[in-house]
Amino acid sequence: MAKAKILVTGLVPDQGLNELKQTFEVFHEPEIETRQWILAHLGEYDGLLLAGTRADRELIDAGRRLKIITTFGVGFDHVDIDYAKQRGIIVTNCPQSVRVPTAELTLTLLLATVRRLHFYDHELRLGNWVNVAQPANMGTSLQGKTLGVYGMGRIGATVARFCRMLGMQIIYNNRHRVAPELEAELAARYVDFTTLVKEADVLTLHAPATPATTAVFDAVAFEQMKDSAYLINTARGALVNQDDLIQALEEHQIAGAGLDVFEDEPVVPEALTKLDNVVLSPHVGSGTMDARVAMAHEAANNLIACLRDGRPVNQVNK
Ligand code: 8YV
Repeated sequence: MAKAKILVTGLVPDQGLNELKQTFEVFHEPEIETRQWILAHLGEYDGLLLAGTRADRELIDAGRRLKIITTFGVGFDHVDIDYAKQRGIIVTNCPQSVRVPTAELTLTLLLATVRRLHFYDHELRLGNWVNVAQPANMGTSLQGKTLGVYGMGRIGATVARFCRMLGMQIIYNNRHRVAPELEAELAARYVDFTTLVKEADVLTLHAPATPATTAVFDAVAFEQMKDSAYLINTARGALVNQDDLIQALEEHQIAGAGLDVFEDEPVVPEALTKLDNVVLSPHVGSGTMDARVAMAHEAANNLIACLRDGRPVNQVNK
């Protein structure tokens, strides 16, 4: 029987694709795979490992014999999963491999933001030894403070675990309450959205971008937050109304923000870059070689489980 054909798009590390290459006929030449190239050639492939472009209707229609699309990451807001389902195409994602790296980046941003690392670093490079005896130059301690987790999935729970070690109390809001064992482990209290926003000293976002989560952090939410509170977003820019956030930061309605994701990536509004109470990074939650290789393995395993074994795993459009 002829081997199934797999197209791997984008910069996926080859180290994670060995088993995939042994199992299927794999094409992976990121330098020639422009969107136009993908649209012209996708019709020859049974499986797609998707990175660097959107699987919208146009792309899905081009995949005339496609049986499976796997994302290269946990998020799938760049895939029209309902249309794929209508076309009989299985969509899978990579929830395991991004969990710890994204939680690490969240903790990095959180600490850098509340301890004002960017401000101190910037001033030192300008030759200014900032005097932290001045209250205006001080950071915020985390011990005893409340972490508000919006979206208590794998990443949210891992961040909460890290923050418990820092002595923080955990409250969370989620589509549904999590298992009692997890609540007990994290000593986490389930609260409604308004309570989450009002009580958190640090609000960290870990929900997917869906119609229900779009711009839920808006002027009303920022108004309700403590003026000493911080917002950390390593999930999706769509969760936040970015103009409202900029206004809240400029008017010191909240103390600061750590942002890895933006409304219209790769565009970062100039107003954000001017604020010294904001730490910015260019969507690097999974930006380590270890994480990218693990993601390639997980995505490859999704393709193998479906096309070789006939038992799809990590399916998001059942
Ligand atoms: C990915 C991400 O690295 O997993 C996700 O959903 O946002 C990132 O960790 C990014 O999507 C690149 O594929």
